[in-house]
Amino acid sequence: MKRLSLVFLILVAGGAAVCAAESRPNILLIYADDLGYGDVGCYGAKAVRTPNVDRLAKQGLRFTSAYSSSATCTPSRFSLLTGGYAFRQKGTGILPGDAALIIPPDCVTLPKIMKAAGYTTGAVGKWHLGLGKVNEEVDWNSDIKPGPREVGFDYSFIMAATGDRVPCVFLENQRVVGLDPGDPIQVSYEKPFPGEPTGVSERDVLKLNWSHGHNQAVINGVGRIGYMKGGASARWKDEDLADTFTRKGVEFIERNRDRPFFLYFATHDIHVPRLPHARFVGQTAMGPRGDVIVQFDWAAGQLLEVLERLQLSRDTLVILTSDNGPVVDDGYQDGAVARLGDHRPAGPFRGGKYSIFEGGTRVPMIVRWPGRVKPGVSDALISQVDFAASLAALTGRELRPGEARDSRNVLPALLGESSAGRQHIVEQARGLAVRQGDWKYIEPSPGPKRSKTTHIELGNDPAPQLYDLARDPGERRNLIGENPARAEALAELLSRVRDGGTY
Ligand code: NG6
Ligand code: CA
Repeated sequence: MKRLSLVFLILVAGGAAVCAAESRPNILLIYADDLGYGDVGCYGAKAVRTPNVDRLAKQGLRFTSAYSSSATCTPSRFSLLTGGYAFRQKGTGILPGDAALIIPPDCVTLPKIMKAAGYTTGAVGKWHLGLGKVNEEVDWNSDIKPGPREVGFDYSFIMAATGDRVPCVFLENQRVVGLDPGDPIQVSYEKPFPGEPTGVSERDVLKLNWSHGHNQAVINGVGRIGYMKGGASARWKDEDLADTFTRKGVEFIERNRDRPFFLYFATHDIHVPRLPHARFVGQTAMGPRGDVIVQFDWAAGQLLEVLERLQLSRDTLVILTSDNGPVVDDGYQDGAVARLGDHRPAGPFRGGKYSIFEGGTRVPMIVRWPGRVKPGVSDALISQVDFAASLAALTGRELRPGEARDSRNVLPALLGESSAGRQHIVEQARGLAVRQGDWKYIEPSPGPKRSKTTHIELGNDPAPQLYDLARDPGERRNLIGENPARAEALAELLSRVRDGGTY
């Protein structure tokens, strides 16, 4: 009898453990920077090999209509982490490296949702959401807060902004790593520090010359945005960024192997400056832009490998996606334009980073959860703003009204159980667009049609635009003349979403 009940107990306990693992898988979010829809093999790239990303796609679900919420980094990340469209909050455009934290500390966020569900949360890599209090200058030599911890990350190892913005140092939790107190860091986005080299004074000897902007501080032989002085022992080497972030990501997984974890792994690749580690140099015929795609693929592969080594693959939901579309010349003379060849970074789509055309926000997205998500391809409409509500649903956390307000629970679509995602999504660049079904309406927007520096077609037009993405994914035929009623209905929908009531 005793024995029987023991067996019974073991069975029940075992069953509970299985249930827990099923509803609380680890979550690994691999978030690339500026990786375009056409930049990886499984989305059609031929000029660069991405075996790890491709394998992930083969084992998982590959989305064809997944979107970042914006065509640049800061607003996309803001949306992903808060579940709210960035256009609702002023000051969520591309931030300087000394900006204050733009996510209010009392805001419910994706990592906070995960924490409430019992997860240990970590952010490794690019931050670019500001640090410190509004109207207070950041002191880079003491504890820096609020930051990732106040947003909901138990652990963080980050760069403050972007690879091309100062300060070029890592922060682990609240502190700059490797700082010598005798050589304090000073940062200014206003004026140069007298006597410090700049991208103008040193232009002849730079390791990587700039094409536009990027001519202020010189760090590691590369011109940056913003001025910086001091902190010599803490400065990163661009060639080691991928290795360092990958090691920190792997260590986070190793440390948390025995409990549910959520890791937001946001790479610097494939953003500028593109300075791959020596072992990736020359891996493609496309020059540094191709080589850093290989480096990104390697980093993704390392994280997948640690899951495999620790036998966590089946208990881990992996999402791989990008913060915005691709750009070829983003301000450095790295040969990307000349060596592009036939490669189409945005795949079949028009425009790229910064653009309201599909190239700005239609991004690669792969979801893998072995044993749970059936491998395949999904056309479901999904925005990264939906991760908050969907992962809340996965882990059983109920959202209260007003929390993650633009986020929709598209979990069935994410897991491949349904082909229906969102009803509609808003895309953001300089102006806004809305996609509903296959139709896309772009509101009139002032501003240049094509960027003079990146040469990207931005899609701005003083006249409204309407496209049928099913027949015309490249957004070539503006159908507004033939379909004024449809355009009007979409314009109305967009203003309902923008006005922010229930929609
Ligand atoms: C632009 C930078 C570009 C990049 C971008 C932000 C110049 C001339 N261009 O202002 O290089 O840093 O900001 O990219 O400075 S993002 O992916 O982080 O949004
Ligand atoms: Ca980006």
